[in-house]
Amino acid sequence: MTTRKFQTVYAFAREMHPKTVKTDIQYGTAGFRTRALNLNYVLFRMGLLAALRARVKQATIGLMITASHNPEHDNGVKLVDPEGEMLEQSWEVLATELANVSDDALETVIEKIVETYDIDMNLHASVYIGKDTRPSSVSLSKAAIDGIIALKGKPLDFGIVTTPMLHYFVACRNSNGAYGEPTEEGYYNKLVNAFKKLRGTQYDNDKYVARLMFDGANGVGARKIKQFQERLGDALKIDAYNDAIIGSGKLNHMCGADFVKVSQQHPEGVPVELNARCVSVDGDADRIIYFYTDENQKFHLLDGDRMATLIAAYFKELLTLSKLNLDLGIVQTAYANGGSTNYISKTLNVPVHCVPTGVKHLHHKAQEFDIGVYFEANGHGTVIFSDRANCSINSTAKDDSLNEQEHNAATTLKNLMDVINETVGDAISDMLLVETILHAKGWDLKTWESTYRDLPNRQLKVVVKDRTVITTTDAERICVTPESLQGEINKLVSEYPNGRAFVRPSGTENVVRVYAEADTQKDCDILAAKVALKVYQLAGGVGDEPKIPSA
Ligand code: G16
Repeated sequence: MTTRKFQTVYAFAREMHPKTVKTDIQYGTAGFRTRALNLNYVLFRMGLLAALRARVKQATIGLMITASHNPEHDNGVKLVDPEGEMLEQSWEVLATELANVSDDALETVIEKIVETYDIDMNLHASVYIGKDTRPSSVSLSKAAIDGIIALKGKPLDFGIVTTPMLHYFVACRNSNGAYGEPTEEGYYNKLVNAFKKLRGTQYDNDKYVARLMFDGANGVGARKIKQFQERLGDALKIDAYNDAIIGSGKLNHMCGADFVKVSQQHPEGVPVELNARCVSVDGDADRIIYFYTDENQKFHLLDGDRMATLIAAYFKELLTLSKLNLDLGIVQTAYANGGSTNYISKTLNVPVHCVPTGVKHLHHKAQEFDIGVYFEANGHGTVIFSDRANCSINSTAKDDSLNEQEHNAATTLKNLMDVINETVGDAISDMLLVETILHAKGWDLKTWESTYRDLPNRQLKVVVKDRTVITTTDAERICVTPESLQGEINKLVSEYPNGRAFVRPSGTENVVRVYAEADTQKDCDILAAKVALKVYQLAGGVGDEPKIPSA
């Protein structure tokens, strides 16, 4: 360690990226997220941290600048660990400390990290950077690069990419190319080539039509889908909407996966075509939601729970056909619809687990299976494979001594692995996977939807003075503080058949989230509003009181 190096850091911090905000910021569900105006010093400091992390891991680290589903005026940053996974949780604590320390104490905290992890500051430190289409992402990426360079790291800026693309590049780089080529072209080619192999030469099949309508949320997904469309050709025709120019202010506005899921409405900017298969992705294209409007103008949503069940059921079939002995499991969160959890355990007979919100938690749990399917109801998820699964699928697909059925099923599994971006939820990869399964089964969205019934559900947001007063346990299903709140929720829930509700502080927005489900939409809307009112009353609500709809 040489203090001389840190003097450079210190000078940079004071002169170029001074700490401008007094209140503390937390590394939340998916990194730091707040108003873009307040993030310059945070990005500089995350550049510093990424350079340190790269030396500790002796691998390339990723730094993604995005606020994903949040409005355009917000921004954020998250770090990506060597295998393309989210930053290890013990380093989230360091990230929070580094972001909040005063300019004067910055050097001391860096020295402490260097000493604690015995970091050799002479080692190479490679950091991959990506950003979404927010106008603020340009200056924020400059701040991050300043941080990396201040600690003599080597930044490589991929420019505007989806979050899952950056995760993928990091994984490819650190696997020395075994996972794929760490370039945009390499990413498109791997996914599209595998998709085309699975699709074969017959693009339509029974009720499945090889065409869909795509809502790009006026974000990076709208740009990248054009690259996919060029390569997919007629194998899948994508009519893309919501690709407004950068800085239009329309990012995620009345469109995108979060809007469609939470409001249970068709997005603006996408024409309503009855029974057409539609998808919405979010601002950085790591989530996807399917939907359609039927001949009676009724809107239907097929969310992350639906994808988890469709994918797990298909993998189960292929495992049976290929006679591969691999264990399969599904991971969900408290937001998973009760209808889906019931279907998974009673009909699919697949083990299912519930963990706290945040793909980092789901990913971790899914690693306990040979094939782990994880999805949040909001459409964020993927499938991951253990080394054992990877080896046995690959060797079975090569084994010519097997009968045709076993061989074909193993080959399909092998190609599916290549369509999937295992590093993190990836909207476009998930879309190609779902399209493959619907095509194989000859299903339209109605057939897919008929597999089980969702319980009516509602999500609300409540603004409170300090959302950290809400704490939870049991994978966020039980509220611990304020003390009387859970008792009140229990009383309300008991009034509605099949009622369920929980509350939790968001890790990406300054709100408390309320979720409720019940037998009818009316009951569920009333239950959600009553729970929201209790949160408002007991947890320091600000602004207008939630209104209870009439019975
Ligand atoms: C992020 C996380 C997701 C999480 C979502 C909402 O998504 O990656 O795992 O479900 O935030 O989190 P919260 O309810 O804590 O605000 P995204 O798409 O915004 O990056």
